[in-house]
Amino acid sequence: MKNLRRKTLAAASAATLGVGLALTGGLAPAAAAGPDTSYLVLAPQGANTSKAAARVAAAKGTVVATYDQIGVLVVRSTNPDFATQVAGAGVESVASTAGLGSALDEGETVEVSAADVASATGDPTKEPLYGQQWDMNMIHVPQAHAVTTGSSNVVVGVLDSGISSSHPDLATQIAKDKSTSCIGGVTNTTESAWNPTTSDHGTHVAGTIAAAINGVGVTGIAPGVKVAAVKVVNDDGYIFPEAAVCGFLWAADHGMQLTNNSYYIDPWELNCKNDPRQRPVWQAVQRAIRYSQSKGVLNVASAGNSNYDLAHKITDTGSPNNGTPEERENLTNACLDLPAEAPGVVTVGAVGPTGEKSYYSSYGQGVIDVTAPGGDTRYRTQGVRSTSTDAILSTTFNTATKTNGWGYKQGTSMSGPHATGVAALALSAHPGMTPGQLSSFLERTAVAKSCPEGVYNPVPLISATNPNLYDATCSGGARNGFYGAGMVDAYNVVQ
Ligand SMILES: [Ca+2]
Ligand SMILES: [Ca+2]
Repeated sequence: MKNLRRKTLAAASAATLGVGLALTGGLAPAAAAGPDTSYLVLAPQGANTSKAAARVAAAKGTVVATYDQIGVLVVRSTNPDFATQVAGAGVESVASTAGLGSALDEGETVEVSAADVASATGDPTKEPLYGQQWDMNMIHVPQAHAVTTGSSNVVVGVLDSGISSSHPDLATQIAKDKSTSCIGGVTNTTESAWNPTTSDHGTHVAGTIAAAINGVGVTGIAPGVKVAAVKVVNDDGYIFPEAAVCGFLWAADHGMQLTNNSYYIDPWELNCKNDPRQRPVWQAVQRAIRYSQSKGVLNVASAGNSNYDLAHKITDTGSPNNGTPEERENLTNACLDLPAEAPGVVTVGAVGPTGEKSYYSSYGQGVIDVTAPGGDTRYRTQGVRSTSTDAILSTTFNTATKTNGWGYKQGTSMSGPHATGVAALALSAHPGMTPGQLSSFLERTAVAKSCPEGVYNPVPLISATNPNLYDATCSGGARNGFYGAGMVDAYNVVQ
């Protein structure tokens, strides 16, 4: 998966930058128009953006969004020399975001047939498909619901690919007045703009957090809370930094106490340390995350699906003949995996139905904060073949047929919303916690799980030809690299 992302990310455009050209007095003669390109223009930290905006205009750029809260402008320009011409007093840095979109790790959806939905039998919550929600029992959701299903004062921002507002399990659960698209870094609150178009990922995530207890389909972890769609994934399946900036600020300024971020943007894969052009982009995202925290938002993020030790990042040198892993150097904070590695963000790994680390889940001591069910179809608990029912069942929206339904997905994209849902229950039972208090509480109430002995080689194997493909080594004690502080627990947080 890393390699895939590397390929998609590697298409960074250098043509629009004009790096190294000195800015002389006065504007250059009118140049031929280049492609319409997005930029993030950063004013000095703490300064407002008015001086920067004036420079943008002079450099033939159009400000499409002003984020004065963090001193960032989202700009579009066809001026090939925009980046050099905009530099000057009031502008700390500028960078094109072309090529810096990260592909959403969408995951396969296995839909439950309409016949199976209709014939499903009820269970403790009276939800027809509840019997297949093994994940809910694992984190003690039924016991928690005996205390509370959550408070409608809690609104969770789902920064993702949109939420189907016509879904029978979600229609009553969405805070429509707080939902928006952030595609292009610009808000658009039209309902159609924040509904899914090419991806059901966000609809699945939203159902895990808050699907209704209504006698239909499934239950979410916190059906009493509200979710807000904050669409940051474009129709090509990419998250661009300007959309993430927009999403964090929107959530912060619209009274959300939590955001779920089942995606990751990964500048380090691009050797950010060698590419000063990228730094302003990641600085803008980090300013946005910090701002949201200052406004009382706890951000929850997925660890990623690369079975990657995030505490000991290695990469090959990029040379085809040299695959020798190289320990990463001390990177600046501008080059972290975001949002997962940003300070203050709750980073979530994944486990399957046995409670062991999912084969794909990235890990790392000091990086993973908690774990939660994300599914592991490799376990084959129900027969000799890999089975989708060992993934996570939630709400779906088939973008080809435009129909709502239910289905299975697996990934840390699915475990993240379990932690978010538990955090939403915690805030419902104990209102007023700061983000720091809430993340500590989540960890303190998590059920600790020790490292497996030796090298963890999950079996049955996925690849017969490469039996060590999913080897991983866990380090740490009660708090460790596979499980962090442990499995989130819905019952413990409502006590
Ligand atoms: Ca339901
Ligand atoms: Ca963290």
